[in-house]
Amino acid sequence: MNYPVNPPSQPDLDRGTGSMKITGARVIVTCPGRNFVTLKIETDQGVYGIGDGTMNGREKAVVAYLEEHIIPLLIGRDPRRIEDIWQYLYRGAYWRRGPVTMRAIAAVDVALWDIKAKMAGMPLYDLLGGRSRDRVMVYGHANGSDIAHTVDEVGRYISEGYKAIRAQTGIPGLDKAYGISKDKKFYEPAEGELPLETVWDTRKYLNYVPQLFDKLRDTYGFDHHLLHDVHHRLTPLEAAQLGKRLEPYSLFWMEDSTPAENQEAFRLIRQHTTTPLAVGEIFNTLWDCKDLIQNQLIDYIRTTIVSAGGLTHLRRIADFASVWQVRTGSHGATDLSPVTMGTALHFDTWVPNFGIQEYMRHTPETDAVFPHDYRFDDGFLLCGETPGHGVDIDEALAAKYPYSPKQLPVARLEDGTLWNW
Ligand code: EZ4
Ligand code: CO
Repeated sequence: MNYPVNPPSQPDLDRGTGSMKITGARVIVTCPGRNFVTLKIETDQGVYGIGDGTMNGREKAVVAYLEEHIIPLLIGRDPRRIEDIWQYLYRGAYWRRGPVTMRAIAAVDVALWDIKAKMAGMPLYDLLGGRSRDRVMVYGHANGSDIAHTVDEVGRYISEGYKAIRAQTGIPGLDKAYGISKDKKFYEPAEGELPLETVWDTRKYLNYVPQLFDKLRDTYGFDHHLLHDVHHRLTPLEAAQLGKRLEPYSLFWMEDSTPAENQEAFRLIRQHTTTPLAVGEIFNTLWDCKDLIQNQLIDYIRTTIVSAGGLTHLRRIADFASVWQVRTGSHGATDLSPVTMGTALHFDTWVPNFGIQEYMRHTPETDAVFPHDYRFDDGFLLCGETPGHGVDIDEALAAKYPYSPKQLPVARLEDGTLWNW
């Protein structure tokens, strides 16, 4: 065999049938209530694609990564070569993984899948392999200032048709607990230019939260799925204790019970409780959850399209997870733009090992900036049939909402020590 000693440094950009090229790419930043970073990729065929690169509270880092380091690499490339472009941006950067890099790659990847599905005249789920289900079960966020209030809020979600509800409660003696808002419908924190300071006390929390689920099951029975987000606050042993105490209430999952950097921590939690475990909204690659999955230490993997390098990588994580019966539970708070929500719904419609999809409604202003064809019906979301992922951006309207710096809160213990928010 004769191998070329000096292969051409530039790959042939047109190895497909006929030629197609990326002619332009632009980042659009808009703040219709909260900040979103959107990438629009244009082609010489007139077809364009839309991708989301939003990172709540650190938006401009992704904007710079895209504008300075990625867009110049895209121009002239064949947009149909999604896998090669993904590998080029991931391996080619040398600096792998991380929330900024993987969101920038996700924005490109989703825009390219959008283009490919539009060219094929197919809704994205069809291109992925077709439907595994008719509709996507979602869970909504119920939260109240105390148990009585949260129980009422869960009732409101049940009356709106939700089959699954995440319940978070304020804790007596603790100011501004995680998940508790003034604005019941659209809440997702990111407020002033400096982070809001909240106070945390594990003892008060561990005493109070099991009482919430006791009251919820007492009031509404066991027909609905109930979920709870601990938001990284506990040690592994405390998480194990909470999981055990919640067992009688048969939760769908206990989420993010410890800071997720330490995958080994879940071994301890797992040894002590049968409450299902979910983690991963801050994970960016398969490498962040490989041990958790292959050791069967979790039940649901929560990373999603925008966080983990787009569809190309998320489907790889999902396939890997399916081997160990770990199911998907994609993050879907309002800081993930409608572009990510729409794409996630196509993914959810296809992926065989689907678990559940988080869903928080965006504001009417956000919905108007991002016209989309997905819709809520009786506790489920349905993706549309428009070719592509079904979400667009109204650029003229987007321009009316300029970027506005906002920060996620922080948490401190009562003695002032900085804790995990
Ligand atoms: O804190 O999306 O399950 N949802 C969550 C969210 C996250 C935000 C971070 O930007 O934990 O509330
Ligand atoms: Co969460």
